Amino acid sequence: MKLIISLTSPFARKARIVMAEKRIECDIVVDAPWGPDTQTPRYNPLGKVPVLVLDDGATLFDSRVIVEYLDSISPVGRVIPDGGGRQRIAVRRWEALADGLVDAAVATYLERKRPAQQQNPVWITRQQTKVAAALEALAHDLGGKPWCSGDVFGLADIALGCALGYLDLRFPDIGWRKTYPNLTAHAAKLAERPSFTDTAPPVS
Ligand code: GSF
Repeated sequence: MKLIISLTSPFARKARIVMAEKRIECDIVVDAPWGPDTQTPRYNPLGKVPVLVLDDGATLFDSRVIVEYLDSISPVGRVIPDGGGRQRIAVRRWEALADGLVDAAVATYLERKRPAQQQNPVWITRQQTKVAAALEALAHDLGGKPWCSGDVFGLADIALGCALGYLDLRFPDIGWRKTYPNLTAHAAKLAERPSFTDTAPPVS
């Protein structure tokens, strides 16, 4: 099994953290999906990382599908509650919100990389509003709880940690730590886990 990633992708980081927490062995292949020599479209027609390539050649994407598959192949360190019901859906909602924050942040980052006269300020403001509203909702939903969903560490915490890590990487000016002490404490707690430290994006 091999996982195609970029070192800065928060979605790829989510899959890598799930693998580490579940002690799943996997080859890691680093690709640059935006580069001219990218291999990613051979495995994912959408040209996005992460992609999980199984031993029989089957390919899995996107990160939500990958983490669900990883959780299904080993009972070790379950990150999504077993069985059906509200707890499972609550975790997937956390993931959707955290991933949605990242989608809006990535859209802002890419728009700002365009030449200044081609940038659309209305579009940027729309995306920034989503990031701010998502942060507010995540902080509200976490409240004073020790973990995001249920009483154990899981995918909700992983997705939140990856989203906050991406803001630190690309938008250090947002200053979410000043506004949300509970997210700050949660990020610090997550940062103690080897799965998080081993996958931290490189500082450029
Ligand atoms: C998002 C993957 C994605 O945007 C998932 O896997 O959960 N919903 C998908 N990957 C980006 C890199 S990053 O921003 O994480 C990517 O590969 N972009 C290349 C492109 O051509 O869009």
